[in-house]
Amino acid sequence: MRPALDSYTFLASGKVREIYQIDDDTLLMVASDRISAYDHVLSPAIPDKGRILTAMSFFWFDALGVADHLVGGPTDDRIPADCVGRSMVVRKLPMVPVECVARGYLTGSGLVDYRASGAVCGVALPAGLDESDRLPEPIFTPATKAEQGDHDENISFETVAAHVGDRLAGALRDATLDIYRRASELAAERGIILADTKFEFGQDADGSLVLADEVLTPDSSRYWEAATYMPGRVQPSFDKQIVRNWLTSPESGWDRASDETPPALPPEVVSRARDRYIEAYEWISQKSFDDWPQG
Ligand code: Q0Q
Repeated sequence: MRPALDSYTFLASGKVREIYQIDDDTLLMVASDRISAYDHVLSPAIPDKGRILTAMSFFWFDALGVADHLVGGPTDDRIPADCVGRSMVVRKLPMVPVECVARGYLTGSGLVDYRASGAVCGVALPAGLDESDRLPEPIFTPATKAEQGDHDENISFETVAAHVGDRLAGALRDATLDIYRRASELAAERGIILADTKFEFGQDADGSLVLADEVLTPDSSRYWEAATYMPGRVQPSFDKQIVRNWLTSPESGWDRASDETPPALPPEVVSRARDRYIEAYEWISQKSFDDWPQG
């Protein structure tokens, strides 16, 4: 008999996820079907999005083979019935308060920083780079963990070191870049560009890093289709472009520049978005989503 979710202590809620305490040493991370775009949580939810992105995290944790916070599989007995397939049972760890971002391409806030200063998080880049250009090599561009609703703020490696010490800052950078390099190589072999990603790390009792949170999902990473990659323009998001295009089309009647809540997504857009998330998972994992457990 599986426990009820309300038998666990609610700890925190993100835009699309919740985290609960199972016991003193164990947490339950639950991914919802909510989708966020343009800093709004949209309606309706995308059926199975939570399961698809959880399947992606499990795939990457297994593929990467680094120390991670998982302590159970997708059907672990501690997972409540309606959360099976979209939850991770994880070890409760002291978390390093740094968003560990790796960038292999120049876009988003990195491009904004580069155009203002020629650098990203203090990492100087060659002159003349444009939107979505591939960087000469991946860079570590940490950020602060903003409160919900705020954007993370890019910070320099030196700032990270001032907060957590030189040794730990160096370990965060090395681990972030190593994991990103290996993940982006695997993704590239399968036709996906991982333009950037955000990791979170906890620490073991001996201070060693433990990869935590979700990993390499389209919510924590930019997924681009390699076949359509074209530097010099904003790339279509593998997973969210369908939704973004509808929201910014005349059909939606929504003004992105307004503070208005976006209109509900039409069923056809929801269905295509779901299909796209499944496609991303099946491309990357080379597994069928049909085989992923559900409650
Ligand atoms: C922890 N979060 C993320 C979050 C809101 C997820 C705390 N193994 C861990 C983890 C993990 N992962 C965390 N704390 C202790 N041990 C992860 C940012 C926030 C909803 C879901 N917050």
